[in-house]
Amino acid sequence: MFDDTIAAIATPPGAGAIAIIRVSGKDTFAVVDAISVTKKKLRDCASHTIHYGTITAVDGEVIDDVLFSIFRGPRSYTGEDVIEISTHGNQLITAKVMERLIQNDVRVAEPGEFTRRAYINGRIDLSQAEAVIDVISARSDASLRGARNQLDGLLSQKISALRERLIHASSLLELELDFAEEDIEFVDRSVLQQTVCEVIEEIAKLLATYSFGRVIRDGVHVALVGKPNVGKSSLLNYLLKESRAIVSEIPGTTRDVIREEMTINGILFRIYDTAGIRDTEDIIEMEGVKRSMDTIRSADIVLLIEDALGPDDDSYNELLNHISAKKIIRVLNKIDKPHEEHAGYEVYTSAKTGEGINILLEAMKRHAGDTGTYTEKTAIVTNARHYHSLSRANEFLHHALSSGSSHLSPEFISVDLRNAEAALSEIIGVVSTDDILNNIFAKFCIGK
Ligand SMILES: Nc1nc2c(ncn2[C@@H]2O[C@H](COP(=O)(O)OP(=O)(O)OP(=O)(O)O)[C@@H](O)[C@H]2O)c(=O)[nH]1
Ligand SMILES: [Mg+2]
Repeated sequence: MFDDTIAAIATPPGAGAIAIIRVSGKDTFAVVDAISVTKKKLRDCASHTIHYGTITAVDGEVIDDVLFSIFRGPRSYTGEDVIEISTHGNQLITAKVMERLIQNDVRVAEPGEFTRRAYINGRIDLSQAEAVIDVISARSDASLRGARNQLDGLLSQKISALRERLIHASSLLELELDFAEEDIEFVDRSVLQQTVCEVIEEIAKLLATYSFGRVIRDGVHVALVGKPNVGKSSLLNYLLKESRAIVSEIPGTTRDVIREEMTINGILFRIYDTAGIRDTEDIIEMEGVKRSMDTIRSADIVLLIEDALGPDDDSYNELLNHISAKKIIRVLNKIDKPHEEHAGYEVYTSAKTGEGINILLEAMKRHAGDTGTYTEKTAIVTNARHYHSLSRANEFLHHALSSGSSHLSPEFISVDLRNAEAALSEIIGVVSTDDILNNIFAKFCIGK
């Protein structure tokens, strides 16, 4: 339990119908009772009830009439006594209420501190705490669903189950060590091998969800790339249904990278329009081309666009070498103009008439990843930290397998199993260092 009581404004700044100030900690009831007038003292009210009252200044003047929502620990968000004060949504009011709390020795909460307390008090595990940020910051239906899935604990349950199996196996091995003289095998080696293989298989399944999980959490980065004047900005505008980027018949119009977002079937796509790539003496355009190359490097999908009037295979081949590892969709644009037949393109479009745009969207969706095989009940890995921990667990288990098959003594195998288990534990935060925690909770907003 923490010694101090914390408070923060939990609603976004600005005017609104209501604003909420959240107070949590052992002195919550004493402090809120001290600054408010209610029919009955809040400390005498039952948990999970709402009460009308006023918050008053030191001289007794009413600051605002408010509602108090009471949550007694441990049945609260943080696991401590919590009161949420709903005021009128005016920043002058919330500032005054905060000031009253601070006068009564309440400390202003750091970003994510409520959720951090929820984690430390065992209300949620670490992956669920991270899911809280994802739920708040989700920008598409798919990412919201993925975050909900994690908040509901689907990943946590899966990880806990795998941990238990490893703990069980390694404890038996360690028991064997205690009876080393007697030469007893507590664990049948083939059963052990079977267990490790099954855990590896489960981890592989989880790892495989990441390519999709990452996409639903962060969106798909799509770069529009090509020579100057092929119609990259025109395609962007057509996709967004607005004239976002400047379009002109002068090659070299776009200088900076332009980023916009759109959703297709609930999945977020971040579209980057880039400067046309060519050799140039113009220093501004040179910088634009450099930025185009950077954008290509970080993109998930590259739309490589060419002009139907004069596709330029040779110079594109060089560009293709640069981006060989990426998913590339080759697009031939301006097909509304009379042109020769050209084969080898995945999509044929006109940013003028809109022809082929639907096919382009389909291709983008297809390249974004397999979305079909996951149900609401599938645990999905959406977070890079979790992915890395799983990968490390996987390595330890493979090592354990090879130790097992080369008949190493039980302590070697047991160490690998313990290490794998520790790597899994990092995901749900059974053990966690301050570094990891600070890193995670710093991403929160205040009041959460
Ligand atoms: N007929 C026709 N014209 C197009 C099409 N797409 C683009 N254009 C024209 O081609 C010219 C260049 O278009 P932009 O969209 O500015 O080309 P860009 O690839 O962004 O060019 P930079 O920014 O200079 O690299 C403009 O005059 C557009 O109107 C198309 O599908 N059909
Ligand atoms: Mg452009």
